[in-house]
Amino acid sequence: KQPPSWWRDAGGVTLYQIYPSSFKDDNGDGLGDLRGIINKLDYIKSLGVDGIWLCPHYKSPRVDEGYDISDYNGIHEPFGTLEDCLELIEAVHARGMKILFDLVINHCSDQHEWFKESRSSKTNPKRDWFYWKPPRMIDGVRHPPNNWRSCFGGSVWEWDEHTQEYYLHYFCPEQPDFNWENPEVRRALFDSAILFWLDRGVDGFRIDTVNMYSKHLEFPDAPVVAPDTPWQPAGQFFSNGPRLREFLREMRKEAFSKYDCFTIGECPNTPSLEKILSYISTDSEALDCTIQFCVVDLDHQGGKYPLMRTDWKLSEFKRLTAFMQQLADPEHKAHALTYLENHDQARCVSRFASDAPEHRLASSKMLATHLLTLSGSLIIYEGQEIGMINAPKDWDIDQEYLDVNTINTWKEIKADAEATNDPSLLERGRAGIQLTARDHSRTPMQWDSSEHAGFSKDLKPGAKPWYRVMESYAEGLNVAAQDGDAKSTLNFYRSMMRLRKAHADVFVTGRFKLHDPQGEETVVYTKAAQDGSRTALVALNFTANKQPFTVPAELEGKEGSLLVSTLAKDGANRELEAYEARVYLY
Ligand code: TEU
Repeated sequence: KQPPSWWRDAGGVTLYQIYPSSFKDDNGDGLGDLRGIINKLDYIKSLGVDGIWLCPHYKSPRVDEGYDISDYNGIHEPFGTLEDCLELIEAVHARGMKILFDLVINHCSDQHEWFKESRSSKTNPKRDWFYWKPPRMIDGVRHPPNNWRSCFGGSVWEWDEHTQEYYLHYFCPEQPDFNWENPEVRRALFDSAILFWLDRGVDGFRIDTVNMYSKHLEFPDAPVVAPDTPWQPAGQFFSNGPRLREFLREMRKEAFSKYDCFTIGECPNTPSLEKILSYISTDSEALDCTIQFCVVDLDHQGGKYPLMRTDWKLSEFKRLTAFMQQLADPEHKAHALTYLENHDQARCVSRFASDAPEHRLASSKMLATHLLTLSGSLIIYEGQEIGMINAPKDWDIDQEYLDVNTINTWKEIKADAEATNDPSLLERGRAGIQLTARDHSRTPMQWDSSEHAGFSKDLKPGAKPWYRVMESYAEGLNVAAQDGDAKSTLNFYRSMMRLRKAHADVFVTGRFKLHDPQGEETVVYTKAAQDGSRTALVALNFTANKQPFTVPAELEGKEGSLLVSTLAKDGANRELEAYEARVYLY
């Protein structure tokens, strides 16, 4: 028996994810801020969501946009003050919503005092708070301890001249990994990064790269898959180390369990159901649910150039969706969480449907119907609710793309294309970045049709929005234009949220069953209430052509009513229009 909880008792909650730099700039410096968020809370409430997940707003040099924290108890100055942050928590609660912070404690910034101390000398008491290793000498030449490629390119080991050793970083060199083996480190992190905020009213955490805490301490070389570079993809070694479960259980016991707190752990490189359940089944006493990558990884390959696009199949999309939805089935004693977009993912309309002007609206509503009829908890990323799309193809990658991962990958692709005299590599690289780079979801939120999409008003002299604003704001992709339009994507999200709550027995907690696993054109599934009393049938057309769909045999002959139709009025018609979505209730 689980203790009462704000998120579990409802069978799942829907969170709105905010990327603070790009949400709303209140003070006119071109960067979003906490005041901007506070001023938009009524808007967020109007979506019908249960709470928000705020991406990192902590003190940080922002080499990786705040995932490099230099003080867990401080606020990034341009965003506001600690008082503003406490006001935000209170203002969210005053509206009956909850707030989750981002918890980034696999690594910190190289500017964190702890790391500065650690790197100051080999005998500093905090030396062992990070991973320091002597070089591997080959023929008298210094090499890093192994061949692992960091997530953002180059070696995971950075040489430190001062103490003549390497330190470990799975991401940027400015993001050193903590040594979780050291109990002092764990205690310090629980106190400063978790309990400090729970004591101040935060309702839970989205936990960054939570399955990377426990390292494979022998640091073995990864198999060589990219022979032309010294650094090999090593995702399988980064994740799910031997002591992970022990660390997660300790973190729950020592920190999370003191409060009614929702924990969502981001788990890259974890495809097995058994592994996932070992972290999130209620018996595991570790996390509440995970962020998985299987669906959003479909259209780009891993390996040397992680942004390179690859063909994907709708049948795979369906198989993986079904795989994730089973986590909501009561026998697994776990919790499912689904998203189609976040700050690391490009816009779902552009990736999984069509952002062509004539198909955008239908596509965004079709994907909304899909997401909002799935069981468990959901995340809606800022801008998704108005159907924001990827940056146009004529944006110059060198000028407009700012993400460190894009910049590093693009540099590598350009260098390799030149070295191998292969211009097609350049073309494929560009196409990949245009489809899947993290930049696409990081441009300013499109509020209205005024200059800068209303993101920054009254800009200070010399200031401009920190990212180029997408031109699509002038094409109806903005909040103000959609607010007053009953047929807009925005109002569709709102009405789907109402339906989701009104029929929670089928949509939030119903049993998902996929009905056309093989087809590459449509997605057809049912959601059956656990008591068997009602079933919803969801039919989605993922193509630009009309497509027939079949009512599953178990529902044939039964009386179903049309609950949602994004295009056709005639529920009896067994043909879906381009990118149409329909939901029937039986
Ligand atoms: O991401 C972890 C992660 O492994 C990926 O989503 C990663 O960003 C992607 O593979 C790069 O192509 C988390 C955060 O969500 C991300 O923004 C941070 O950059 C990263 O951790 C480091 O903290």
